[in-house]
Amino acid sequence: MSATDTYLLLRAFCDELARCGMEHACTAPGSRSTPIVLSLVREPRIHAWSQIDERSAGFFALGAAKRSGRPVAVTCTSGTAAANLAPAVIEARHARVPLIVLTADRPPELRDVGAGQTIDQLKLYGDTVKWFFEVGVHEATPAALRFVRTLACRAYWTAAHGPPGPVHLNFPLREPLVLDAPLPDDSTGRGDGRPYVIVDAPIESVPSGGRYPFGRIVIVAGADRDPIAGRELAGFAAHAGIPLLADPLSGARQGHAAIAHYDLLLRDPEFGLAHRPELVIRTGDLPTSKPLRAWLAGLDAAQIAIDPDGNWHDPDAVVGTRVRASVRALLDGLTAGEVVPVAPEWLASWQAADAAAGAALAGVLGDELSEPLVARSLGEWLGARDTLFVASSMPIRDVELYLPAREDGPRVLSNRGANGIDGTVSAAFGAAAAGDGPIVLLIGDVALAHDVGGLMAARRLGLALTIVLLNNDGGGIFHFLPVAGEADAFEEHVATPHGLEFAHAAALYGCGFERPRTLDELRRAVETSVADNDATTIIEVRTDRVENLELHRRAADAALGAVRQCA
Ligand SMILES: Cc1ncc(C[n+]2csc(CCOP(=O)(O)OP(=O)(O)O)c2C)c(N)n1
Ligand SMILES: [Mg+2]
Repeated sequence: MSATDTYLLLRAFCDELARCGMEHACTAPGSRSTPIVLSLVREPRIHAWSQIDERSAGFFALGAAKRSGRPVAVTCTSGTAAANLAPAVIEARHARVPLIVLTADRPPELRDVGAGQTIDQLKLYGDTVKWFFEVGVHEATPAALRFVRTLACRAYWTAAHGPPGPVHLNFPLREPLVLDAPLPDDSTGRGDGRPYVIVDAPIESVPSGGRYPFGRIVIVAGADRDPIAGRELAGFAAHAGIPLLADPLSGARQGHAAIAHYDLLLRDPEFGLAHRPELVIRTGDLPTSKPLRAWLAGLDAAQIAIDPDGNWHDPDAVVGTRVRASVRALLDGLTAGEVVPVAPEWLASWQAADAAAGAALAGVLGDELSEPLVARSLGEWLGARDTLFVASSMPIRDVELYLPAREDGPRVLSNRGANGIDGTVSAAFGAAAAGDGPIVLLIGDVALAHDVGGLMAARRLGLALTIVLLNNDGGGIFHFLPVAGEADAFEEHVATPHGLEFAHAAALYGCGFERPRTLDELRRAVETSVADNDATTIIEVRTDRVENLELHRRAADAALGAVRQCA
């Protein structure tokens, strides 16, 4: 087997990925992976982005796939390099993101004999991937070329559909690893640039002619991978008069039926009791909100979960019916004109409470810079062209709690598959690489410190990102938990203050840095950065963890008071 064989096969492999629709890939440096890296780089339809750290590479590819909805490949060399992709692979599995992992490996004769940088990479990610395949070593015969073309298509379509997720192909590669002669032509591809194998998305068989549901119904809309579905769902809920408790990740927090402050409303047991529905329709992933989850768990209403992949999101075991369909297909199947009007008081009562809670919150937040106010303001300032990428911990909770319902608001993305704070900067850069329109990342200081190396993409890849950093010098979220009372260990081992001066990180990685002191200054800094397509800026808002806890409590108390008053 020669380098020509290796490169002929890999060129066919990458050709098929591109024919299937791949537009982005991410590489990390190494020797053994050279043939894979060069083949991706030399495939003109695929933009190959380079990352130094494999953990960042994995998350970068994840972010690109999440935003574009298309499979993205990530490749790395053998050994611990491949292990560093594991967090992104896990997130991809749980968040249903199509990721194609291409690891380089030693050929069989160099395994388990003390050869350098060699570990057991077979099924390295276990059951986390949808499919693992050991590619083997082949001469580039016509039969082998057809085999790798099929393999690429199978990897692509397996990652793309039913449900989307990660796949792993392990490539044993023999030296020599670079070519010493031009590659001959290969005519094994199909005519017209078609993929060698097309696997259609499963056709949805949704009963048509269904009726609009009616009665005391609520819709709980969680994260959906389809950016259009949320808007359609909001339109349906508004038309049918059904309160829509919409996580911002659903894209459905819009329209006049959207109830933005469900988390606060449902903290009031009386409100929860008075607003018990007869039917709950749940779409997408289950939202994070604890009061919402607790309320759903305690209802005796019928609960229907709608999900195209039949995802089983029901930690409290209360769902009685599962419908395996996308929201859009279901809505298409409904017969318009068959609307049975619901008593208008049902929605009106939710709306009144929502408005009262919103006004009370606004009163408490005022215009002094704080974590909740930053989250809410971004939701008000950013438009439909913008994407708000939100880190785990308090940023995603604040966004769920405070983002206003709004037409033409930003698309909201987050790594909520496994709720990690890792790889967030890299994932946001990946999202920036794979679409048009600005990306704003809302992130805490610990999450930024965790993936500070991800900032390298600003300098090396020339990508633009607006990073709004909520710096409360530690994990502010832990103040909301009982562990905050364990004084002997809390600060050092749980909250983990670090005193990092992020301006230095900005300087190291060639990013701009701003520290606005007022809401107006923040708005100007965000608008300036968003308008600049060439630069990454860190906009730091300094806050205090204890004051943040108190502010959240005051805001929630005020909202609850207002809800009770309007009951
Ligand atoms: C990879 C990973 N490690 C640890 C955790 C546990 N964890 C959850 S939130 C958090 C602190 C995050 O702090 P920061 O990003 O500053 O946000 P804040 O809580 O201050 O809003 C940690 C360590 C996690 N979710 N993921
Ligand atoms: Mg913090």
